[in-house]
Amino acid sequence: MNPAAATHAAHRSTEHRDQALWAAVEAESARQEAQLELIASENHTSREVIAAMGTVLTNKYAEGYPGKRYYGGCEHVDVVEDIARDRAKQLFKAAHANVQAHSGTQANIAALMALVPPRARVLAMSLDHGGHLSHGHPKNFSGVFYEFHSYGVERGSERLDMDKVREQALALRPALIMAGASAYSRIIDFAAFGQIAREVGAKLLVDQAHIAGLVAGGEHPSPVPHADVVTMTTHKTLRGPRGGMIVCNDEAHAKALNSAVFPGGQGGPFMHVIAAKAVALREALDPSFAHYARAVVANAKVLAQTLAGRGLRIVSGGTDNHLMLVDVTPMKLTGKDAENLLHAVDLTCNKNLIPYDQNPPTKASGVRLGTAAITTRGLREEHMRTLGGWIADVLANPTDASVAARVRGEVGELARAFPIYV
Ligand code: DSN
Repeated sequence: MNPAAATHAAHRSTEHRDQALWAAVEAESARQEAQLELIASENHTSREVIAAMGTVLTNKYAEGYPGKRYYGGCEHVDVVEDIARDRAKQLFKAAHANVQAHSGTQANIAALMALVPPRARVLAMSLDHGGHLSHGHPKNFSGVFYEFHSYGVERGSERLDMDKVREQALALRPALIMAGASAYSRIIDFAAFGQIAREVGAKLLVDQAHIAGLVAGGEHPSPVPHADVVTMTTHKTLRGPRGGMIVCNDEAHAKALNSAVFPGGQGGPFMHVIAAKAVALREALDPSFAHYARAVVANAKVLAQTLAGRGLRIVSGGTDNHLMLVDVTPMKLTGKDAENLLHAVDLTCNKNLIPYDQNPPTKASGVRLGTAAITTRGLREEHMRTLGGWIADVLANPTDASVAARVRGEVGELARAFPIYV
């Protein structure tokens, strides 16, 4: 039986015993098929990635690393983890890889533990300007256990100004600089970050979670030659299972990272997820993935241009990657309103702060839109013009039920024409 068929058979037999649970899984599957996914941090994995996660590997305890485990019977999962590590090293051109981190935040916990002592001074991108919770939010482990300071984008350009970041680093003398974002649509100059870190005697940690697939596909410069450590998630543009991963070039960092992941922050690795990471990494090494990454970026550019042409303001004036921040205040809406209006027509996205936002995060003035998932299901630039038109129609006519009904019908037709898994 092939892996996908085996997984399907497993689902069927389980369905009979736990109907409410499997009904919810089926409903989620139907939702994903019917709606167009614009959440910039989501994607649709291949069936083979899903099949790998539904295997008996979930039964195995494998604390430690290949060849040095604390449990017997690890000979086969050792092979799985070695395949995943080798592919990660090849894909990101790095000497070392750790594929055990359960999530991006846990990868960042490990990287911080490996690179600097508790309470060390760290300079990272402000969450309000597109950073991430694990880059110093006061309630996150990072903000609790380290002394975080933040840099942000400039008021006018809404972009990072590397001269300003350098000035801040020179004044602050942090032990660690973090680069990487969850809502920044421009190329990040990792070479400049590397120079600044060296100048001030800091380590450089890059969290490439959002752009990992673009780096893999050659659409964003790689941070690996410039950073001490690079963390990422595997489920965003990289299109793998939900999880984290770390790469680096320095042998001493690699040793410290391995011990910071296990036993530092985690116990047993999720071997079924590591198998799925290996599948996704093979897919990303295939030349077709570079075409995918190119299409993601091209789609984002056209979507941003279309929305701007219809009176919405794109933060920083456009995008170089897979996402854009759309300021919806020209339509007299909050981000929360826009998220709800779009959800009602089966376009899923999230409200998001824009730089120097006047609204609180629970309302926000913008929405974040991404093209990774809709590109996976086959949408191309001509569809982005249509999609941008629908978004603008809905946001410009928030109380017109006939506009919403028309757009919802058209979204459904397009989604049916580009199925994800059938
Ligand atoms: N929550 C993720 C995002 O949506 O960008 C970041 O981890």
